[in-house]
Amino acid sequence: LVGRPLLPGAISAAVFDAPDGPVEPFIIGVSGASASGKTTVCDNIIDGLGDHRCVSVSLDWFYHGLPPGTSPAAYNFDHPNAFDFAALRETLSRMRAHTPVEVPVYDFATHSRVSGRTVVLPAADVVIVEGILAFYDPAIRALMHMKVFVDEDADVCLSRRIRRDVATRGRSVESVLDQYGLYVKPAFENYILPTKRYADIILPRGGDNHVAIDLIIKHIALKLRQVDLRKIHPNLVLLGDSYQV
Ligand code: UZR
Ligand code: MG
Repeated sequence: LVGRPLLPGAISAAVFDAPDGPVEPFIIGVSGASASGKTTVCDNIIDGLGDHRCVSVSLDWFYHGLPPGTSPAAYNFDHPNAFDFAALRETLSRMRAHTPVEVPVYDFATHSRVSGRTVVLPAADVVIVEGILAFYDPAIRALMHMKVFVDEDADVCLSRRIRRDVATRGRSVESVLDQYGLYVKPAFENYILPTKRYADIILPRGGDNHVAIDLIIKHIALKLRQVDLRKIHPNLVLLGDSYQV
């Protein structure tokens, strides 16, 4: 089985497990400002991957939650300390081994984990990790085969955020605007924007960018096919869309 000739010295972009071991899922990170369209981009990628087994994991589920006795207006939910990165690392390492995982359920109305309730995520071939600080933790970043940063204008994010938080997260317009000036905007500049440098793909216009989303879907589908080929031919060398046994 011989594909197109390999470029000398080229390096495979995706790092998978040894051919004789189980093939780990393809892990994609999607980051960007709050309300930049991350969730929509993820939904579109999952739709496009059709019958591949995909699971998305939101960083929002891994909020520590509001500390007892603290007012929501006085707590910074956009700071890295607000997230339980250790729990997300643990979740992803189980998913790499194709183990079904239990994840917490977070309630934005009460700013806390719903006690006694979890959701079980099935084993998957594609895992999408999505959140404002998805690229913040170096160990989590290192697990990702592809990183996408959704790049949307701040005014679009803010207007979308007002609509969303009032309609679905139980907020008033006033409280959204207060939080935005006090925490959301500074945290974007200090913690989120600096992680854009880790992205492989910078995606303007979020969920509306059908061309870029289609390219991402095609790339992932190709990588999954390569893994299928490699299961049949253990000596397969994978570079781009060419292959050689
Ligand atoms: P996305 N957030 C809350 O408003 N309340 C919470 O209990 C937990 C999070 C907000 C958080 C952040 N900020 O900007 C946003 N504030 O959720 C991240 N203030 O969610 O990535 O879906 O926009
Ligand atoms: Mg979201």
